[in-house]
Amino acid sequence: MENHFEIVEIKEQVLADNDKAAEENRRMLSENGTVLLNLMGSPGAGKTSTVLEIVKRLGRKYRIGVMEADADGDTDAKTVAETGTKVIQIHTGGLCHMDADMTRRGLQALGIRDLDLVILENVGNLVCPAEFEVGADLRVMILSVPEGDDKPLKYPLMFQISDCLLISKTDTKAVFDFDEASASARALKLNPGLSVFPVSARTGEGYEAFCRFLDERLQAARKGGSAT
Ligand SMILES: Nc1nc2c(ncn2[C@@H]2O[C@H](COP(=O)(O)OP(=O)(O)OP(=O)(O)O)[C@@H](O)[C@H]2O)c(=O)[nH]1
Ligand SMILES: [Mg+2]
Ligand SMILES: [Zn+2]
Repeated sequence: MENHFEIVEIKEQVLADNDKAAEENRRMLSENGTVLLNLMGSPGAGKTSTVLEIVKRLGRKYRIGVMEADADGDTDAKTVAETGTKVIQIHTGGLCHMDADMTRRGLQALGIRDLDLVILENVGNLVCPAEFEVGADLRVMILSVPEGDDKPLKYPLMFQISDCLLISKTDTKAVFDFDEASASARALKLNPGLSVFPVSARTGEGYEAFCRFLDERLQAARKGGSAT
C-alpha cells in the first residue's frame, strides 16, 4: 500500500540551516579581522591546557579571547581568567556540541571588536562537534594518548574535518599502549592535508611548533587573506 504521509528529513535541514548561520559568523569575523579557532576533543583530552599554552606563547603578540563551552560549570573559564585573558563561559544546558547560532551568541557576549583570535573550546565530544560548523577559520582537534591510537577508525569525521591534529599527553606514552605512528597514519589516511603535532602540556614539548603554525595562519589572515 502506498504511504500517505510525508517523511521529513530533519537532520539534513538542521545541518543546512546551521551551515548558513556558520557562513554568517564567518562573514562577521572576517569583516572584523578576527580568526576563530574551533578547539575540539574528548572530555579531558587537554583542550584547556592547550588554550593556556597558546595564550602563554601568542598572548603578547595577538589579542586573544576565549569562549569556554560546557554543559555546566565554570572551572575552565576560571582557569583561563587567571591568565588575564578575556574569557566567557557558555553553558549549553546539557547539549553536547556548539552550533553556529550558539557560537554567534557567544561571540556577541564576548565582544570581538578588539580581538585578533577567538578560541572556542567546544564541548568535550568527538562526535557532533564535527558535524556542526561554527564558522571557524581553523579546526583543531586533540587526541590524547590515553584515549588510544584507534580513534581515527571510530570517529573518522572529526579527523576528516580538522585542519590540525594535536596528539596530546605524549609524556604518558610509556604507560599507555599508544602507537603514535599508527595514530598519525590512520588520521592522515582519512585527511592527507592534516597538520599533526605531538604535544605535552606537562613538558611543553611540541607547543612551540604548533604555535608557530598558528602564528603563520594568523599573519596570513592579517594580510587580508583567509586563515585557511
Ligand atoms: N600528563 C599530562 N597530563 C595532561 C596533559 N595535558 C592535560 N593534562 C591533564 O589532563 C586533565 C585534563 O586536561 P584539560 O586541559 O582540563 O582537558 P580538557 O580537554 O579541557 O577537559 P574538559 O574541558 O573537561 O573536557 C588535567 O588533569 C590536566 O592536568 C599532558 O600533556 N600531560
Ligand atoms: Mg576544558
Ligand atoms: Zn551534540
